[in-house]
Amino acid sequence: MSDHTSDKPGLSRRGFLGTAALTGAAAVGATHLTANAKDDKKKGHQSVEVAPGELDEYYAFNSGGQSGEVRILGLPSMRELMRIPVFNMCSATGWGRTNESRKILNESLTPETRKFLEENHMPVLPNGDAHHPHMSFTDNTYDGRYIYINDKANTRVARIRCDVMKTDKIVEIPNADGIHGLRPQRYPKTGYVFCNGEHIVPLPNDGSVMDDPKKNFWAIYTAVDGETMKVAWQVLVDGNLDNGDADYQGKYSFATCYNSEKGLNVTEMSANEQDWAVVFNIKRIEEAVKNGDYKEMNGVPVIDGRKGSKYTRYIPVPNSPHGCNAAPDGIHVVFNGKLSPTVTVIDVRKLDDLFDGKIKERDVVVAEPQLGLGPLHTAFDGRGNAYTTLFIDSQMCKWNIEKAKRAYQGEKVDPIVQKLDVHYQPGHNHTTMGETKEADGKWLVSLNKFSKDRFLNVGPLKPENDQLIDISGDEMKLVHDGPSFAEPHDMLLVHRSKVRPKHIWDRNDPMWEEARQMAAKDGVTLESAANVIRDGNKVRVYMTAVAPVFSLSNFEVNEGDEVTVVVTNMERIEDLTHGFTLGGYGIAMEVGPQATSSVTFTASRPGVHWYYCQWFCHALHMEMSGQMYVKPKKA
Ligand code: RUQ
Ligand code: CUA
Repeated sequence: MSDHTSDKPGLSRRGFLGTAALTGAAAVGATHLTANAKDDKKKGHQSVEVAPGELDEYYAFNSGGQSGEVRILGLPSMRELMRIPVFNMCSATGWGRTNESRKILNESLTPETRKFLEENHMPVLPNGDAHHPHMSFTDNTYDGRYIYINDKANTRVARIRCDVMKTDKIVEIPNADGIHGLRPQRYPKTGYVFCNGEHIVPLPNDGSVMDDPKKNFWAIYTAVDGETMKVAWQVLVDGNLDNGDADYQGKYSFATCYNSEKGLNVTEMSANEQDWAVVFNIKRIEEAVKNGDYKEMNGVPVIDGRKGSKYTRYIPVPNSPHGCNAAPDGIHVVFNGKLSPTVTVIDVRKLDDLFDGKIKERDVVVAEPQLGLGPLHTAFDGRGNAYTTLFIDSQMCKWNIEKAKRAYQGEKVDPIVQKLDVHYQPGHNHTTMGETKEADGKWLVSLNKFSKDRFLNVGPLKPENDQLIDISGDEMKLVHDGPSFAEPHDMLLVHRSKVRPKHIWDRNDPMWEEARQMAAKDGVTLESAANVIRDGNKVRVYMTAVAPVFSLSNFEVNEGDEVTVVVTNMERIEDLTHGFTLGGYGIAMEVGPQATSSVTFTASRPGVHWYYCQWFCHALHMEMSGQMYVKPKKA
């Protein structure tokens, strides 16, 4: 999976289709700047223009919020390149319907959730609320292996394989309620994926206790092993956990914690003037797991990290902090005030002393600049500057970390460099490579929650507005408005040199291992299959897809049979995806070049049902079809 060997086939799809229009294809792979871009460079600005056929310099991975997916964009063009279904169901790819996707969606659910799905006749959980996509790290920079993302709605964490850009693992986190903040360990590598359980709930949350939240409700902090996707350990915490981050040393991780009041409504939750930034001592926690200083709950070691424990420290920070961002200098971590106009900056080099009791919690704070109203998230340019979104002011605030530290020492210096209006109400922001030691300070995206009047009116539900800002010069410069559908919370901006996806699937890919084993038992070779195997009232139908034909132009089953259709795409040509749509049966699946996809259903509708390829593949694509005959039960 981490092998990045290119398997780019020699033929382009255009060549295969036999058209002479090669002009566009000739430019693919070119990386030179356009004439315009060169002119712009001379003026000290970067070009936002990526000419037709040219490739972007950065991959952007946007979370899909309550749409449950992840989207790939190119930056700086902001062109949307692909969508990766994760927690959602997808009509185009069959995610949530195919056997392969259902296995991934369901294999790590808790027994309670399984029971719930069964009782509600749901094959999979149909939704997710995906906020925070983050790539795996090696030595404090992106390594191109995986992207991890949280599901706040159904308390899950998913992993996307970056070699094929498909989700390969989803795990439901026990004991917690609503995974919100998520960050992978940066150093030495990922490692752990740290996941914040947001909502305080009784433990166990099975109805045996439901009152007195101050005494009985807790939030849970989880470390998932990023390789096995199993929960390594959990920590019991006071108050709701919001966002999180990890350090650059592999020693500590952090989470903002609002609702220190342990309230259950807005008034109660925002009553205190101060809440916390919680610091987790990874080494001490690992020792606790080794020494048995934990309680096992639902098969997971849960360590007591409540206030006063030796595993955590609770740094008081102003009212209901939200974003939590470690700077690429490896030293500073910024906690964003939200209800306070300030951000709080700590120095991680002081944390050893804090845990050893040599200094007090607030002694690790080195700056607390007042930036404006509603600071939510902060990004960095690698040149000592930070960029904080001001939700209420609808602005991006650029400020200097060193100056903020000097001001905190009492010096008369203004840390604010520039404020730029954004449109409107920014939540997250992200800079190119900004959460790695390779932060390059070129681009900043402001993910604005409202677009209001910025685009043609599309009815009461409006898009969000992701704005691209050039930060390569001394001044921030707004260069592009990017409308987007519900609701990119966060984004990851990765230089393209870090990401090397395959061009076609590898036949040995583990994705369809179950279909492979099933075929082997049936004595069928997937790569040349045209078989209908009957096994009692189970029928397994194997076929290949090579433009413009399925190897089976029809098959027959009996009403009530459990039918599994397995389709293997034998094309070796890039971008030659086939599909299998079966009319009246709610089935459509993507079958990529050299991939196998399968789906199981009950043939409960007698009659003739056409199946067809729904991904345009050939001049005779319309004719790429066949029929399933379902013989009715005798009355
Ligand atoms: S959160 S808008 Cu879910 Cu990342 Cu701050
Ligand atoms: Cu195969 Cu369309």
